[in-house]
Amino acid sequence: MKIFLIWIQLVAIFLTIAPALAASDAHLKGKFGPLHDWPIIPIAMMLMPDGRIFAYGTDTEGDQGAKLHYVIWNPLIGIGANAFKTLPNTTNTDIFCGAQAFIPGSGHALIIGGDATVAGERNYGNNQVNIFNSDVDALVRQSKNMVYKRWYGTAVTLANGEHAILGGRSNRYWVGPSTYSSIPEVRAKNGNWRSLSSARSDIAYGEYGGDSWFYPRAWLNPQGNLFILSHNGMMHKLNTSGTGTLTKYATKTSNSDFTMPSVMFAPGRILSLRKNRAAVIVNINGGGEPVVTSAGLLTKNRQHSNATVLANGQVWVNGGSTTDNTLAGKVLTSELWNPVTNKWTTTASAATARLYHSASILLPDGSVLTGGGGAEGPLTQLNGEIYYPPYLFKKDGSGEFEFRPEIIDAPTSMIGWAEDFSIQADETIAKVTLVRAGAVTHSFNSETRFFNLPILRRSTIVTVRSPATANIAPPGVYLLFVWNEEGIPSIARMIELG
Ligand SMILES: [Cu+2]
Repeated sequence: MKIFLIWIQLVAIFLTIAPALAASDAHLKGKFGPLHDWPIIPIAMMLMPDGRIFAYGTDTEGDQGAKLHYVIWNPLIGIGANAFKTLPNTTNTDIFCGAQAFIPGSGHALIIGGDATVAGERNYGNNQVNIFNSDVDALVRQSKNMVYKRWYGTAVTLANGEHAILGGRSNRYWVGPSTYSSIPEVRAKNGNWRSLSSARSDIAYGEYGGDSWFYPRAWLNPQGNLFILSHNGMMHKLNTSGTGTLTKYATKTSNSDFTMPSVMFAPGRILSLRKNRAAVIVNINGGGEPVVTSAGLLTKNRQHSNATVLANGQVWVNGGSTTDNTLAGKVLTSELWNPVTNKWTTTASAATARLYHSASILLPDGSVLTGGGGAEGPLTQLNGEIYYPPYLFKKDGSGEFEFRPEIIDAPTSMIGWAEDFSIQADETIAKVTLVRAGAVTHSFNSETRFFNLPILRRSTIVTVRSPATANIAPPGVYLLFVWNEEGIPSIARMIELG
């Protein structure tokens, strides 16, 4: 009788717990944290070497313009107002819709161009250069301007630590032939500018190519040239030496537009969202013509979505709308692409729409900050939501966070390329991954790239080899994650390649 009563009690306890256990699919779909306020719309986000986010884009009312303020968010403090610092922009440059990249060595943010107001009218370009120094939280105007004004340009960190900048507009739409900045430039480490005057193109980064001036999708390729994937599917190679040489590839992929993200998810391999829900992989490893293969279909056409390479090399796409920058077709669900299976999975739903001027960025704890949207658009999104991917959760359906391995020892000084280094953790390390710190705006993270660093044998101390060359892994700061045998990542250590 006593045993029977205990059995009844156990059944009762199980019935109470079971619905709770089954209630969460966070280990399969991930989960969004609470919607939280931001002091500005974070149109542009960059992960600084100390793990904080530098963001800019609007004033504190959410109106267009970054001449007044920029914001620093410290994820370690949380999502309350005390985690944000709103600082005055004293440079007299409106960095709204500028180009951004990291400066190798310091990890500081290079912000190039942005907006200008001429005779009371916005949306002209400027040619000014600013550097955000995260050691002292200061945005500092540089003395050497670009030759060309650029609004919506792209900056690419080169293997030698210089930066190439391409695209953007000089003037408002209707001003005439000088509207587009179709000659790229290279910024030397000393701040001097060199025009790539032989590589002028209205197709690769100008008026045509599907508005290819609009944040050109460009990456350093494994051969050390820039690979440029135009919104309309055309492809070019830009050799940045001397006055520049631009070569058009015969290969073309399907049409897209400037609202769709593309991201380098593995060395020399880019996942690109195209029109009609399609995704493709563009492989630029061969050195010859790029090779395009299908990456299947998403559930929705996601204009103004963001694609983020997660700590495990999967690509997570969130936000967007099937109806451009309007709420009618807003997509709250997110989707996760697995490069091993080449399959998409529908993941968690956000609380609110992320449309034009929204952004997403991987954080050192393996979660993703999503935020912004608006200026202009139907919502003024002075807010963000953090997405926690499936790998952070216990697999029992409890929806609880899993205990994480911890890195005890990793390099604190700069590492070279093809260099062996050791990592120690508090439990057996089953996998090591490396993700370049991100810089994202307008559905394009121009800095991020992912590496799997093979280990010979599982142990608490493993030796891995850094990426082979600076073309494959440009100099700068990377997030180093170790994974335990249950597939749970550590919080990343920031390491520097150089
Ligand atoms: Cu913009």
